Formats: sequence, structure tokens, C-alpha cells
Amino acid sequence: MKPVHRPTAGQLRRFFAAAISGILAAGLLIGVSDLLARLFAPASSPLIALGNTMIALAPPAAQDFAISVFGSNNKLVLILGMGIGGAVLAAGIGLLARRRLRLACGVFVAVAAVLLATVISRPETSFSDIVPTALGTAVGLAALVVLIRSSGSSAESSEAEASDTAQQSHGEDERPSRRMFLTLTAAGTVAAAASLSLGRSVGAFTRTAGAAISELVLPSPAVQAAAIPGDAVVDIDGVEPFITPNDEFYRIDTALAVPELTPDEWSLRIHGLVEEEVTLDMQQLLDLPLEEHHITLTCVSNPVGGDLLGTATWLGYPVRELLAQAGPLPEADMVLSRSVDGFTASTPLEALTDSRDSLLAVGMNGEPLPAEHGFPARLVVPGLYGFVSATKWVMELEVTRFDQDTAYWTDRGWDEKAPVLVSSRIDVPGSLQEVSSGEVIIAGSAWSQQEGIEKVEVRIDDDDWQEAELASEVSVDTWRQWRYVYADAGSGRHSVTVRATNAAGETQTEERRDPIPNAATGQHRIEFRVS
Ligand SMILES: Nc1nc2c(c(=O)[nH]1)N[C@H]1C(S)=C(S)[C@@H](COP(=O)(O)O)O[C@H]1N2
Ligand SMILES: [Mo]
Repeated sequence: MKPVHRPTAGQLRRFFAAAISGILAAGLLIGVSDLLARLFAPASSPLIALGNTMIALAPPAAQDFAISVFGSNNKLVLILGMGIGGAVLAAGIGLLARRRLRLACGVFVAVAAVLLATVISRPETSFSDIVPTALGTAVGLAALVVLIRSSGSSAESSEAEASDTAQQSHGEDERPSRRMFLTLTAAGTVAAAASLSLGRSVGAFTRTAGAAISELVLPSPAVQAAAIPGDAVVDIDGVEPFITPNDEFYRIDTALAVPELTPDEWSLRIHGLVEEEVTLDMQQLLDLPLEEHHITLTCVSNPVGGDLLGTATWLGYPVRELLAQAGPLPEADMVLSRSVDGFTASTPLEALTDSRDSLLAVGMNGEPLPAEHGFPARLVVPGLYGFVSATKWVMELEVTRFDQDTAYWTDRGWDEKAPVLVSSRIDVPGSLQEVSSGEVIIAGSAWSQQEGIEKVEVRIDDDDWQEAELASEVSVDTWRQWRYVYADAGSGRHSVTVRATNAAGETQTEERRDPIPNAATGQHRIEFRVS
């Protein structure tokens, strides 16, 4: 048998002290630079820049997975992953520092340099945004040296300790340095944690966009949307409200931190294959005759039965009018819209010039756009999925051609043109819900923006399809609620399946398909129990 070398308590202690030193140094780097960034320029936070860069570089499959599995929470997973990865790397640097302090400092600075590079490579930052990370790096580096020295785990002190051990005076000599290390560790932990959490709350106070949102006064619409009529809702508990409240509206984007854009900083530039370039600032936009329209927005990643869609009353100016001012050239067939954070969407030119209500929106349900939904301006295009049309924080419309330019998601394997497919969902009863026998109410919504819903059918178990009652249609661009009364539901387990048919006569297929490249297909089916 091989002899087992158990590490001594001292070795273990030095090992952990070194790893902790590395993690603390990194924590201080991140904490201090994040705090400074939030005070001066949120986008310059290395944490946010790195997260955004990782999102941009992530393999498309990982991104698709995160969106389909975690929906609007997909970024939490990334943050956890970054935290764990960062801690492991930092612990490694700490361990290296025990033996080779200088080399470890070099690696620390190299990692910080990568962070700096990601900060300045972001489209929303400029060169001066390196300051917070540079200062944070200085603090972290100093902490690394001080902690390693005081932990008695650097090469010099280990040698000293080795000779001490020989003289049996080990314990006494080491005590002050251990106490010093513990004190420094505690102080460092408090400083790193405090700067990180302070950064968060400072951010909330100094958020320029936050103040700007509450200050922005929307003009009253020149074209007002009619109120949602009572007969457009089935009024059944558990069916999603017709108009989705802003704070419940699904959120999908590639931005780790919401871009902070004030109306003063905002402008829209229309250029490319146009007769005349057009630039518009916020005051000019607000002075135009704005229109209000109810439009259902849907995400291509929405799984069958999923909730990545919502309906809002959008206030904005028709994109068609803006494009008419610029005068697209005959060879143009696409508009590449670009966000302040670099996200792009490619929209067929026709969808922005035909008679549909494509909007450059500034308002959502009577309020300025929430920061997460594109403040101060975004696009909303009825009939197309969000990824090819609904650019938030939009600042540029480049009139171009599909054979010349590509967009963020099309570069990652998704479709170039993605019209919304006819679809429907069961909201009530809930999946596996237990309901009492007799009359069972089944209800939900169906949508086919630009076409409108003509028929919704349900099938109980494997019986024939039955037509559901439709609530009245608000517009072809909104979802339509439906309900079906299952009269004599026998006790036991049942299933119900739904399918919708749009006004063009297209019926939702039962064939199941993944969202990529242009939306999931299949029919929503749930099971429930009658008691
Ligand atoms: N700037 C920017 N705009 C964007 C995106 C994005 O990642 N960045 N995502 C698009 C996608 S995929 C969808 S489905 C809609 C979602 O809009 P919402 O978050 O307001 O619901 O925004 C679109 N606009
Ligand atoms: Mo989406």
C-alpha cells in the first residue's frame, strides 16, 4: 500500500488562507469597480460588461436553452455561473501567490486587463469607462499582496516558518500574523460585500434613466386606442388579463444590466439605402402626432403553452411615416434596427412601410416605457416575433438588404423573417388541477397577429374537436380570449387540447417542433382531474 500523505493542519490552513486571499482580492476588485461604476457610469461596471460579453459570445444553443428553460429569469443563471467561475479562478491565483507572489500579481493584472478590454469593447462604453475597473484592480492587487504576506503563506514566510518548526517555536511566532490575517480577512470581506451592495443601492438612487422616466411627460395621443370592451374578456379567474400590466410583462433581451439611456442622450438616425438621412431627437418625436394601439408582442422562444407574450397599449409614431421621410431606395428590402447596447434586429422593409401599425414607441399602458422594456424608445411591429422587430433602446434604423446585412439572432441560426404563427394556450384549468364535477370551464387565449383569430377548438380526451366560444376581437394584432364549457365532466382524469385557426384559414398544427429557427409548433394540451 502506498503511504497516504495527509496534509497537516498548518498546511491546510495555509492552503485555505491563500485561496481566501485570492477570492477576497477579486471580490474587492469587482466590488470597488462596480461601486465606482454605478456612481459614475453604470455601463462601465466590469461585472456587467463581462456578463454582456459572455451573453454575446455564448454558443447559441446555450442562449436558446437559457431562454427556453428560465424564460425571463435566464440571467440569474449566468450571474451564478460567473460567480462560481470567478471564485475558482481567484482561489487559483491566491494559491499561486503562496509560492510565486509576483507571478500571481501578474496573472491578477492580466485577468483585470481582460475585464478592461471587455469594458471598452462594449458598444455602450467609451475609453474613459476604464477608470472604475483600473481603480478596482489597484485595490484588489494591494489586498492580494497584503493578505498573502500576512497569512504567512507566501514563500518567504513559509521558509521562515520551516526553520521555526525546527526550533519548536512555531506556535508562538505565528500567532500575531494569524490574528493579523484574520483581521484583514474580516475587513476585506466587509469592504467587498459593502461595496457590492452599496453599489446596488447607490445605483438605484443615481440611476439617471430612473429619474428621467418619472420626469418624462407623454403627450396625449393624436390617435387614441379604444378602451378594451367588456365582451373582449371572458372574465374567468386564472385567464391572463387582456392588457398585461407593465411589471408583469415578459422580458427577453441580451442586456445583463438595463441600458441607462436618458431622453437627452437619445436620438434616432435613419440612414443607409435612403434618399435622405433623417435624425430625430426626443423632443421632435414627442411633438409628432403619436398614435396608440393595442398590440400583442410574442417571443419566438415561447414554448407551446408558454407565457413569453403579452399585450400592451403602445404609444408611438408610425415607423412608416419616418421611413417615408427618409425615402428608402428601390433596392432596399430590410431595416436593420440597432440598440444602444449593440443588439440588432433585421425587419423586412415591407413590415415597416405597409399599412400595419408598426410603432416607434415611447409609451406602454399609459406610462413611459419601463427601463427594461426599452426606455426611452423601442420598436413594436405587429405580426413579427420580437427578435426580428421589437428592438428596445433603439437608436438607429439602417435601411439595407437581407443579402448585405445580418442581425444578432440571425447570426445565431434563427430565421431572417419570422412572422408570428397562429397559436393558442389553455389558462384554465391549470395543468393537473383538480376541479369539481359538473360544469368545467376551460378558457385561454389565441393569437395570430396581423391575421386575427377566427376559430378556437378544444378536444376533451380523444373525442371530436368542439368549437369554443370566442370573446370579441379587439384587433387582428391582439390575442383573443376564448372559453368552452365542458358540460358533464365525469370524474377521473381528463386531458384537453386546444387549436386555433386564423382568418387566413391556417389551423395550428399538431406537429411538435422546437422554437429554433422560427417558433415552436404543436398544440397545447393539459391534464386535469375531476373529483
Ligand atoms: N435591445 C434589445 N432589444 C430587444 C431584444 C434584445 O435582446 N435587445 N430582444 C428582443 C426579443 S427576442 C423580444 S421577444 C422582445 C421582448 O420585448 P420585452 O422584453 O419588452 O417583452 O424584445 C426584443 N428587443
Ligand atoms: Mo424573443
